Amino acid sequence: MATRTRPSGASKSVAGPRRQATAQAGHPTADPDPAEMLALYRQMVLVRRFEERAARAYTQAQVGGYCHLNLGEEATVVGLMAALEPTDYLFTNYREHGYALGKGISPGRVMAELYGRQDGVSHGWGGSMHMFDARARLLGGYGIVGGQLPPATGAALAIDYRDGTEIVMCLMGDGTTNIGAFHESLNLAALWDLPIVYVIVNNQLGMGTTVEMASAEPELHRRAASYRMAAERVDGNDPLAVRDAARRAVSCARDRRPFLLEAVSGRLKGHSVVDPAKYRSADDTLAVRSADPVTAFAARLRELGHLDEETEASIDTAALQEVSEAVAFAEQSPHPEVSTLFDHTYATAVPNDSRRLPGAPLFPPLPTAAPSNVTGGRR
Ligand SMILES: Cc1ncc(C[n+]2csc(CCOP(=O)(O)OP(=O)(O)O)c2C)c(N)n1
Ligand SMILES: [Mg+2]
Repeated sequence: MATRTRPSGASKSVAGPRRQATAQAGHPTADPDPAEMLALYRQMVLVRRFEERAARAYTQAQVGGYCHLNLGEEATVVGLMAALEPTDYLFTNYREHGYALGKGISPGRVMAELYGRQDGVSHGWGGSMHMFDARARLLGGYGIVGGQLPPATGAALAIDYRDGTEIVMCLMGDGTTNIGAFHESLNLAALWDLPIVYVIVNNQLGMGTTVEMASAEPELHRRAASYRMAAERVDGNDPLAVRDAARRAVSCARDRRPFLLEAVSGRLKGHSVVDPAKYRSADDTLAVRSADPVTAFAARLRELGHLDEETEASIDTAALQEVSEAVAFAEQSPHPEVSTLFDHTYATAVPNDSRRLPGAPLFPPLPTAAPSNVTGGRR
């Protein structure tokens, strides 16, 4: 391992702001290239159709455990993924299917993971919330809110140790910014100048709690000021704006300056597929639906003359076809063998005990107390 060239924060000046601490508003979006715009649109439609199909599979009891969808976040998903190099690392929370697709993992492997099958991204043992593919550099998939932040920060430290050129992108929801790990991670990343972009995927709800109800500073990107970290807020319903902001953030991180990006969008459905979201007002639901990023981007492409009815329909048909093939792939994939239950849990293999099932005691029962031969204890 290469020697770390800079001591961890020890030689840094603490006098005065080291870097811009507020959002850089008003960046013009780069000239939209029609082919690139259409590619982004195709990706958005694929995520939309994939998630709709995942929801259906869940109600058909094909998918076990929890299942959280990216419906309403498609522009954020594709915009962020367009800014990464294949060698960059991604950490995310449990709302991750679209990101796995964006990282280049095939829809079949993502669907097979939802189905809990051997050909899934995590060999069927992870499910919706725990997709992991070291080759694609998707390092999870975390079910614990904020759980991804410390390991993501550690991965950035590892890159820095090795003088690597990759960066880490660490996604989180708006609700995650009140978790201690958020502050600990951003603080260390700023102190140690780590190559990491933290992204707040602000869908304006943490389960049923709005950002305003949960956060004293609802402009979440402003929290970066506490760490003298550069930050920006972007319209998460605009894939081009997200892509460009993410590129600025990534380039900053590659220069060893961590960045906090906030992309504001909306959640079209419940927190998970089983949540009917009854806590939402009709007005709120209507507002989120009318800002639907897929519909909005299609309208924009039509206005620009890049999309006609026929192309729009063919993009949709192709996405539906791809998703149907993913389902067929998942269905034919076998369930994992019970004997592999403890595989893929630790980095190094541990002895397996296929007879031990979840809930079974880890240790043999303690021996019962030996019969006492003391006779004189009580009179
Ligand atoms: C440490 C921890 N606390 C609570 C939960 C339960 N929980 C699951 S998701 C969630 C809301 C998180 O909201 P946000 O970060 O905005 O992400 P989103 O679901 O909107 O993508 C909560 C409280 C959890 N999984 N982990
Ligand atoms: Mg949220």
